[in-house]
Amino acid sequence: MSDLNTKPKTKVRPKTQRPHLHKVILLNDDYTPREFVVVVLKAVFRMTEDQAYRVMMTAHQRDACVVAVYTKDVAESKATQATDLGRSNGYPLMFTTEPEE
Ligand code: TYC
Repeated sequence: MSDLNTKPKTKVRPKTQRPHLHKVILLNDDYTPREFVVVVLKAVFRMTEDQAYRVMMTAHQRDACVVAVYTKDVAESKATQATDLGRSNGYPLMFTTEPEE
């Protein structure tokens, strides 16, 4: 009898966790050539020429543009990779990340 009665009365419900997503943000500057920004966006973020051009122009006109949203690790790694591409070519091109609300 006591053997049959050992089940917990409360059910354990595993929480389905959504990964916390982070935005990658492209910042405008006065020195990096537009064409170079487009090349980096295509290479690192797998954008088409059209998508890359639009994102670059948005950053150019509004000072910043959200490029994409990823898990924290991927967002940080892509932002670093893209910023490093600028730096190794002598440009101050800058990508940052921030958590999505
Ligand atoms: N403002 C730069 C120029 O006029 C081009 C540029 C656009 C640089 C977007 C950075 O995120 C950027 N050459």
